[in-house]
Amino acid sequence: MMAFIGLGSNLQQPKQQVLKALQSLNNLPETNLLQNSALYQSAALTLPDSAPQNDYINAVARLDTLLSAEQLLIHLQAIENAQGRVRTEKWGARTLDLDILLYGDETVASENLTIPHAQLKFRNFVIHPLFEIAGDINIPGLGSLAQLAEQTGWTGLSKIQMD
Ligand code: A4P
Ligand code: MG
Repeated sequence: MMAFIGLGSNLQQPKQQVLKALQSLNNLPETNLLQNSALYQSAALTLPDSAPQNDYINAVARLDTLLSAEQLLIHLQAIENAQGRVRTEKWGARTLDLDILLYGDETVASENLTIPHAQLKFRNFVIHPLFEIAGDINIPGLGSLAQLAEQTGWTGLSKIQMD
């Protein structure tokens, strides 16, 4: 199955956190990392009344995997934990966040999984990196990613040039 993972970090050398996580994704059982977007810097989206946070580094990865979506989630949480993720408040600062954005063209609505990711359509730091590596896909319930990307601004978001 083709799956897209959103990566995000805004603590403890975020770029290194994201690069390390990409390696860990490639090392998952029955899984290959096929492609990853550039890294993007993005202003933290926080809940109202929460303390200001550092900018995030975000990226999107394309996996080919034989894992089920539930199995994949368990592995992603293990990678988050291995990289020092501490869960305090919702949308709090974090060393690493790994979200399943898409799992083929499946729609999942269970207690611990919502796919496509519930916030995808509101987040330019997901849409633009996803569009960079998967320009021609359709998203269940949302339609053409190209159209969504065209309608989505770049406020607070910039692509990082790596050398
Ligand atoms: N869960 C449900 N669906 C999914 C899915 N598709 N992928 C459940 C992964 N997990 C999913 O997640 C809480 C629960 O969501 C999991 O146990 C899983 O069963 P969490 O990562 O432990 O908690 P959280 O991060 O506090 O909440 P949530 O809702 O995952 O937050 P988000 O949506 O991940 O947002 N600003 C910028 N600029 N860049 C960012 O990357 N990220 C966040 C976190 C906030 N602000 C940001 C960024
Ligand atoms: Mg999350």
